[in-house]
Amino acid sequence: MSPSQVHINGNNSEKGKSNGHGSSINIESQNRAAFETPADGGKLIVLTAPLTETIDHAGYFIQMGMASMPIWMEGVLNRKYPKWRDVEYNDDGSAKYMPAGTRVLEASLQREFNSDDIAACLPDDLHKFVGPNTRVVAVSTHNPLGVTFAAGVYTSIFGSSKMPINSHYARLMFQQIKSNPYRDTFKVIVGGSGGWQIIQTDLYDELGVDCVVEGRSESLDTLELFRKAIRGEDLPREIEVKHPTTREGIIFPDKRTTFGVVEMTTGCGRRCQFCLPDLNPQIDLPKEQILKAVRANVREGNKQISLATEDMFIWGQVHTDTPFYFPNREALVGLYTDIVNTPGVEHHVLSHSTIAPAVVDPILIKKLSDLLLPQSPIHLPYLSSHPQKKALTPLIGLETGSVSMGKKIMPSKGVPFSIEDWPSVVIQGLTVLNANNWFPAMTLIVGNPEETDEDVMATLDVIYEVERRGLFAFFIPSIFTPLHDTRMEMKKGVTETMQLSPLQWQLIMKCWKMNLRPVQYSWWTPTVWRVGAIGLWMYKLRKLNGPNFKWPLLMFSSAMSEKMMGRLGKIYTGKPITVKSRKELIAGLKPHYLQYLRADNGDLPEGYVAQAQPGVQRAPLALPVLP
Ligand code: B12
Ligand code: SF4
Repeated sequence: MSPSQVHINGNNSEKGKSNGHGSSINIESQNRAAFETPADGGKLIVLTAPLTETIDHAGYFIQMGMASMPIWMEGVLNRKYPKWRDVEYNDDGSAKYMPAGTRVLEASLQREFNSDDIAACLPDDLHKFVGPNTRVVAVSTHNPLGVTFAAGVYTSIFGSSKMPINSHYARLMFQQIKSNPYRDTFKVIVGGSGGWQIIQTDLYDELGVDCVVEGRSESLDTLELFRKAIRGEDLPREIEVKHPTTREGIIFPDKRTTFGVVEMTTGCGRRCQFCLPDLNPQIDLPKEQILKAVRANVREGNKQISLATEDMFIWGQVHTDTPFYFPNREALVGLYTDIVNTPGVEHHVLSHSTIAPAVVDPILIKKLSDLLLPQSPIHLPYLSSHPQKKALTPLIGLETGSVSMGKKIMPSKGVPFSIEDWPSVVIQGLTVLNANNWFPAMTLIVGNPEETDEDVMATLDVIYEVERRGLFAFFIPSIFTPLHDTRMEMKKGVTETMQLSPLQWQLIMKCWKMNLRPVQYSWWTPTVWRVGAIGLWMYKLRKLNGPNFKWPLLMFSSAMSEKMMGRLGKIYTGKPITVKSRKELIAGLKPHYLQYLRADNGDLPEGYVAQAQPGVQRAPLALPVLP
């Protein structure tokens, strides 16, 4: 069957307007439209990204859901968000907003090529811009095949590990490019944080991709690659290009981005073994540039901003005299004040952070809450004490509650605190965050290489401790994925849900049971949930996920009390852990770290006299008194 005969379920938009009901699309009809060659012969370079990675409807969670839900569940999303496909357009049919990576690529290319020769559009509009003049179709993608962590696992539970909704739409986009009548005259270059998935699965030919670029568009090597493509020369299948090492090397787009994403930092510094972004240089980006990009978003109609980072708390403390894990309170409060006070910014959403800074500087969390809560679009009525029930939900890695596993895969995750204290840092950090209406989404890795039952039980102990203390986080367990190029690239963990042990299943299902607490307040929800979960298990899931899934699923659906299941020996009910207080955690710090703690947070050791140093912005705020 030729690509032009392929029928793919998805969206078909006419003249740049969405039809809004996700009907079946016939690539052949798209091809006919494509024969109406763009009047100007098409753009030299056309940029695109999957529809599902471009939408900024309904907040972050919709895209995260699409990364995890299998395509057969698309109807659920359609019912909940009937307008999710309604994207906006510029007058010429190009996209009003695109993912930040696409926008940075566009700005990077504009250093060399004329703006009039470049267009950024949605996949359904490619025929408006691709013509005989086109030499490159450049694709930016975040997660095209769904083989990354926290995405594959959920579709695989439901039986279709290779086709999350996002992946379906990414494949649809590749088919649209592949079947374009001018395909022979342009090269397809793919980049973005999900490019490695194409390299790993070797789907170049199936997807019609000539070259995958690993790295940033700012690199001069990226520019050279585009020049080569324009000259019609052969491209390498895979190319690694360098990441800028200075603040000045990072380019900020002057256009609107999906979700108003503006880069805040690159790299991290905590050196977790499984982490990809940590391999990038640790850079905090200049405030003036960030604010300029925020204003560009507002100018083009965006009301929401989100600063992209691996850890928001390092901003303002990178390469200063103070270690980056002691946040620079004044700098952070100053930055966020200016963001939320930018005229036109109505909403602000946090991206990623770590948890130790909440223990290091609880007053910083309080100050940021005062500033950011009023502009958070997220409401959690059963959790938040804010008058309008607003909440902040940064993404934070918990990964494991096991100290011995922590030592292997993320020894510096909790610095300045020792990884030995990781469970206490998590509980104390979450206590500070919840008190300030931060209810983070916390990721966990299940099936780490060499993970033992003891490791899983230790993680369950932390989860049960969170429950006992009435704390709340959205726990998002995912199955270990050896990400390309990371320090754990060659390691092997669990690869299919069938391989999960009863304890690993229990951890996954316990997390989801706890996540549903805030929605189970009506009398009927738990019943519907119970019946639905058991029904789905009987119908499909028991065959897919094997016998180890049975009791965890019954626990999840509350078919029987957990105590009873524990007594029957069917599940592990956790044991209380000793949680150190903040004061005890501080007492265990290396002595020279004390100078970086803020006295106003209290809990400093007896006999330790803190001295403020007025006028020194980035320097220590408390000094130890030497004996
Ligand atoms: C903001 C963000 C989100 C947002 C918004 C995404 C969006 N569509 O805009 C939300 C919350 C929705 C999201 C969701 C997910 N995300 Co996310 N996200 C990020 C974050 C924090 C920033 C991304 C960003 O815009 N960066 C700024 C831009 C400029 O960087 P960039 O996209 O990498 O682009 C640069 C290069 O890649 C390159 N480039 C980009 N495109 C192209 C194209 C070409 C042709 C070339 C040559 C170069 C090039 O040049 C750009 C700069 O010069 C990153 C972490 C990070 N710091 O990057 C994680 C990150 C990308 N996300 C990640 C993950 C895992 C996910 C989810 C799967 C999580 C989940 N389980 O739900 C989903 C997937 C969503 C989907 N649609 O499938 C992982 C990616 C792992 C991977 N792919 O292997 C990251 C790295 C986080 C992490 N710490 O691991 N995410
Ligand atoms: S804390 Fe997060 S971003 Fe930093 S190295 Fe670890 S996993 Fe990566």
